[in-house]
Amino acid sequence: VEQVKKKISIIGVPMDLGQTRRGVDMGPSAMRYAGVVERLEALNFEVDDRGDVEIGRPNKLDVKNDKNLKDLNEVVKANEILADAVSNAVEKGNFPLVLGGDHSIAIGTLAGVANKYENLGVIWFDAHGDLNTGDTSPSGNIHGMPLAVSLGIGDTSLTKIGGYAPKIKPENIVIIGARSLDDGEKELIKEKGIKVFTMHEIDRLGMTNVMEEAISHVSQKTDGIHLSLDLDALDPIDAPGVGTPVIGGTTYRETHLAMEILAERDLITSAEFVEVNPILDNKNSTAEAAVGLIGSLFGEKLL
Ligand code: 4U7
Ligand code: MN
Ligand code: MN
Ligand code: MN
Repeated sequence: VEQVKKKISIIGVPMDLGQTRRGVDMGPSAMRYAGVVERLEALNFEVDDRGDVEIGRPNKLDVKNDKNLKDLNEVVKANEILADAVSNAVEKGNFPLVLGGDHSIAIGTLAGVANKYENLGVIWFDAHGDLNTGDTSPSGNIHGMPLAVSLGIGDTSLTKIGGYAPKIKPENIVIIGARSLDDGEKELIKEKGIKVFTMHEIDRLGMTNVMEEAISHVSQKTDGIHLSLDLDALDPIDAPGVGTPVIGGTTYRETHLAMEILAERDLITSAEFVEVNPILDNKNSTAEAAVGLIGSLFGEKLL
């Protein structure tokens, strides 16, 4: 019997206003150039590339408002559009694959997915916690806030995107690869009991055990699991083209192993790959790494 393959809707989000280094808006192009569509088609998926979400241009870049939320209006607008696009894909029964863009777009992706699930799980690969609010953020960059926003914490203009809040519950989240957490984020992690596998746990347990523990944690009560992969989870040696690199990350192979384990378990119902910045990259190697990881997530095997 031939297995029915999922249809994948690709949605590009050339967002660079959630942080201050230009160039991450070219991430979706770079991943398309690295062959994401062909890679998935080679795995026999039907791929519907929906093109890119339109991003507005602010009058002045990097103006901090009194809320410490840079370019808030444009970030809100783009995420509302993204939430609709993702929600349409889910309604059609397609697997939404979102290509960023900076990580502020996770706000819209989760808004579009979470209304279809009672209990959405989230696996968040990142060097960072992305658990800041305007009150705790050292930068005012919204790409450092999407996980807090999705928990319903932060400015209501962000938390109410998609028309409801919160999108997710703290007990249904795991963060993997963390090595740069701000004080406010550490407090929130403790207060909410969020499960974090820092680089320390990855070193100690190995990626296989981390993934087993992460999956068992996040699949307890959930009816769907979103994967949000910030390329800065990887070591800058393997993924130099990111806006906020942090030394000491996961290797290319470890990250593949994580994707391969997720593919074997077949639990992921939506995914996004973010923070690819071709301007800071070395010959598109970060986009190529991202597309390789996408291949593994969708079941590509080495032999
Ligand atoms: B990313 C930072 F202070 N925490 O809030 C902040 F270190 O989506 C970085 O994970 C945020 O790349 C990084 O500005 C956001 C900083
Ligand atoms: Mn990050
Ligand atoms: Mn991030
Ligand atoms: Mn980053």
